[in-house]
Amino acid sequence: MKIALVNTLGNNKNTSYIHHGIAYIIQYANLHNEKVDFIDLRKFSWKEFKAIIKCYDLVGYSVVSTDYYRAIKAISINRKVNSDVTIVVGGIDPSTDSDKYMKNLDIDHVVAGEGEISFFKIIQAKKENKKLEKLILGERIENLDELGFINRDIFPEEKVFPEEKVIIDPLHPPRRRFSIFLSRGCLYNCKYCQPVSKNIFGRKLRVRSPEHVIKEIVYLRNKYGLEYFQFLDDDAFQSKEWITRFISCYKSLNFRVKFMLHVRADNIIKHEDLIRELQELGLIMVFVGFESGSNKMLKEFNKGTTVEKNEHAISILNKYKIQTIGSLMSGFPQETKDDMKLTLNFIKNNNNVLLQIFTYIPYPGTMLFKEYKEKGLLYNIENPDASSWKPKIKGVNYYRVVYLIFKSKFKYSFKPRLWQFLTLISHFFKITIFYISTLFKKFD
Ligand code: B12
Ligand code: SF4
Repeated sequence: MKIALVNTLGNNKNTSYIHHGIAYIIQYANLHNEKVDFIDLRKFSWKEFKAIIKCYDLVGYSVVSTDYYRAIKAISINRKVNSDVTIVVGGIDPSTDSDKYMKNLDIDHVVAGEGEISFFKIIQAKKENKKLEKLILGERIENLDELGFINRDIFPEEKVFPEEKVIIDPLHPPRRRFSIFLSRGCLYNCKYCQPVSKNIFGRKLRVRSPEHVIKEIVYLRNKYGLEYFQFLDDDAFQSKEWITRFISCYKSLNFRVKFMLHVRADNIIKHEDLIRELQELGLIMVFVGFESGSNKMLKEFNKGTTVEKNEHAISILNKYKIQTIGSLMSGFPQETKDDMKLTLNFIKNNNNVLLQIFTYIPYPGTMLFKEYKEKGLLYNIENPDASSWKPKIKGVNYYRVVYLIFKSKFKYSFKPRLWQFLTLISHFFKITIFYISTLFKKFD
């Protein structure tokens, strides 16, 4: 029986991040002597995909909300070229918005939640000709160490970004970044994000043992010559006890490499001691989700931080000469022109931080999505579009949002390049066309 998992990734064409979710499902199947191929949709034209997918008996599709239509197109092609194939969908979007997949007749199973055990059970059922329900609730693996290490050979493209190269070592940048997950679950309640991850990964935090993580670092060093790694977890300091144990185990390693973490601003402040110890061990970069320069907006998000806390966290990272990278969002109906100005000021005031502003996208299943949907404010409920210019919520001035994103770029290149101006103008044009088209819809 031939089995494949498909990454339906559409945008982020040049991303060098690997798909840990798919890698772990393949890893679990491999541990149980099942071979599963990996297909990255970005690498094939539709014609090529059609030819490749034909020979598979069981295919799983991993879908995030912005890739919904692309995934549905791939699934429809798959069904047309092979009517006997078993088609499974899983990942963030099928887990949070299962109904739309349940209605799709091309799909045999919708997995809501973690996929390792469920996908393996689907393989077994197909082999034994057993019937399973269409909706399958993903079973969770309590002890993450049991999963072992994912197979990096599936993703040769995992590499460092240009800006990382400069920070890490401009003269001898490492060729690859190895991203590693420590845990599953997030204990916080940001309204633009939760309860999605709580529904998939549960309300409690599961963490790999520090020893297992260290073994993976050593394995990556021995097998691939690891010179730099990144813990991809939403907040590496969620468990102080864990990170303290990790530090003490890591100290006994006989090599040092540079690494990067994601940590919340409030946890950086709470655990300055850990930042200092980690810096001594090679921590060179910390990613922080700052989200806004306005305290009013941070409160709206239930972020649990303030602008003052964010700036305090930056000052701690500066003190230890650790590069801060961060992200901000704009495009909320509650956000005024003054809030946007505050976000721009935050960028200006923290000019040694690598900051990027994104247009806010309301994702299904989140608290804010629910709120805007109930108020009838969403333009497109099924498929949140990732394009920065595309209006998503009524009452948001998207001209202002794209202008803010454009202005924030001045920080890095004071002389805006011609292509930046042209992009801004084309975005303004596309927004105008979008608004005009909605007027016509009103009169339909
Ligand atoms: C690393 C990461 C990225 C990387 C890699 C993306 C990837 N596809 O893995 C990059 C930088 C490319 C990226 C980009 C984007 N990302 Co991102 N990303 C993450 C992050 C931080 C980790 C993902 C991860 O590896 N999780 C750990 C693994 C183990 O979990 P998993 O992938 O969900 O897989 C498990 C289950 O979902 C399930 N499963 C998954 N696939 C399948 C398939 C089958 C068949 C089955 C049965 C089960 C199954 O089983 C897996 C193992 O248990 C998450 C946040 C998070 N903590 O999950 C956000 C997250 C997935 N990203 C998000 C978003 C919004 C984006 C972007 C749209 C941002 C943008 N505006 O461009 C793009 C979209 C890119 C894309 N099309 O994938 C959102 C998705 C929200 C949503 N409703 O879709 C998340 C949840 C962040 C958030 N809290 O809002 N992202
Ligand atoms: S934004 Fe980050 S900290 Fe907040 S709930 Fe989501 S994953 Fe957790």
